[in-house]
Amino acid sequence: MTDFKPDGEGQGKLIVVSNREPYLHKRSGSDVSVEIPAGGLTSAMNDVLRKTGGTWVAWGSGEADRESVDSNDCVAVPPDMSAYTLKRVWLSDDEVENYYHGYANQVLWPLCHITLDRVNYRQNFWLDYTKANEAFARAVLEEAGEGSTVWVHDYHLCLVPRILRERMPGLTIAHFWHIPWPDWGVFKVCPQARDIIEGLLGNDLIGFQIPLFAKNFMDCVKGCLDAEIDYQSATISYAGHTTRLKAFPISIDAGKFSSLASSSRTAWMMEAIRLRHRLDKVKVGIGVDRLEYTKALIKRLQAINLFFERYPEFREKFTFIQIAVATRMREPYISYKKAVEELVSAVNERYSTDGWLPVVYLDEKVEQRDLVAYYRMADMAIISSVYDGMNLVAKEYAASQVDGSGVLILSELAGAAEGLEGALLVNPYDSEGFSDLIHKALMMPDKEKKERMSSLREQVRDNDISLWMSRILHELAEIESMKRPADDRLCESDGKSPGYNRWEGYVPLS
Ligand code: ADQ
Repeated sequence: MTDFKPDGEGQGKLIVVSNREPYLHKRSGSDVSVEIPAGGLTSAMNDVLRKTGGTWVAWGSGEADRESVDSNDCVAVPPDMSAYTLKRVWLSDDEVENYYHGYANQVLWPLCHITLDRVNYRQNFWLDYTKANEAFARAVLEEAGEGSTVWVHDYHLCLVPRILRERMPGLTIAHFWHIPWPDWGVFKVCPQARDIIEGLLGNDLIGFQIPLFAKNFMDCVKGCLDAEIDYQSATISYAGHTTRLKAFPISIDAGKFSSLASSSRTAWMMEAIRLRHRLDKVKVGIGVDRLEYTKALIKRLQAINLFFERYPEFREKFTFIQIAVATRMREPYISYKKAVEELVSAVNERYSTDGWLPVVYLDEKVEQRDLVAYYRMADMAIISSVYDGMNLVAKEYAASQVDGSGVLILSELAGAAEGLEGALLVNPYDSEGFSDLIHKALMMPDKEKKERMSSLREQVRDNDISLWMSRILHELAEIESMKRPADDRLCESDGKSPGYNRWEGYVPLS
């Protein structure tokens, strides 16, 4: 791997921007401890920045965050090796309510997931969304130089690219959109559709999970702006700037899940779980989700209820374990949590017998090293999203299936359905069809199960998170190189110039 020489002047520096931070400082008694939030994305971006150096700009949401930064709001991370800088953005309580819980979570999130009856728009949401985006952009500009590369994440920060483009035109700016992008018939519901799209067109590159979302985005641009759109090359020229669109399906660290799942600790843990929940005589299904209405936990539980009604011979022979972690404890999530819990109780009341529960509900965040034990021991995993950018649980399940005999039931409305041949695809709106598919998974011959799972594991292994990262960095390097004067580019064609694809050494192309 190439040695990296971080450039303290900001020239050529990588700056990542996201709402969530990779390290939180927490108070524990009189001490301050550091917490690493769970999530594939933070750990993948963290790995890159550890190698390249640079800066991560994010909202300082930990209770001891303020006392842990210097006068520029920066702290060196990871705490044990100081490889890059975390720069924190401070948001007032009103901004957190209106920008984050308001505009991001009650307007853009439901809109992009086409759950229009959940869209709740207030003018204050938008005012604070613009203020917060301005604060993030200011923080980036304090750190950047003209040749820096900025990588923005997700729907919280749509206005940042345009602000940066106007104030520092030489930046290379990319955005990864983690959630779906709906078609124009849906997106025009957004009162600020035009501002959001104009904001995003400040980017040089917008990455989507699947090609359909890039196409939907182009249709939205066509619907609200007078821009030049080339559907063939997926480029948009607007206000003197060109933006490329491309699909980069996100993935997981497949090797890590596979090796965790193969460990003796996992074997021990599987035994412990079977004992604790009395699962020794039953087939097991698993669901792992944030408590999130788009993941359609209620539809899934209704299908399980119907499955036990229509296939009574499976009572006392199948238990479904739902692990659910609450992440946004505001309405409508509080009511959703209650509805999920009531449904679990109703199914259990209806069917449970002495010593057997149809549904085991675990309302907690489970550490990854324990999660793999649930994944490995489960005869099936169920993902029922009504819409999903990708869905990493599908890939985590396949990577952890080291015995290779589990079945993946996957919503055809999740981005993951496009790249996972071998899954049983389900329409979560079709309850009978859903319950039949659970039956099919339980009745599937071993040979078919193994073939399907082997194919799934191969696809996840061959398209893991390092490939995702490499593809994006490669695209960025190409964009950067096009921006440099032709003379510079010529001398790079000998393949010796260190400037060409300067990211390539940091993330191996698997
Ligand atoms: P999410 O919707 O949050 O993010 P998803 O792909 O569903 O992401 O993955 C959830 C992650 O949280 C997984 O890594 C899973 O293991 C973990 N998790 C869930 N419940 C957990 C629990 N109870 N305990 C511990 N860990 C738990 C968005 C988009 C997705 C897209 C991702 C990445 O909505 O479509 O796949 O970003 O781009």
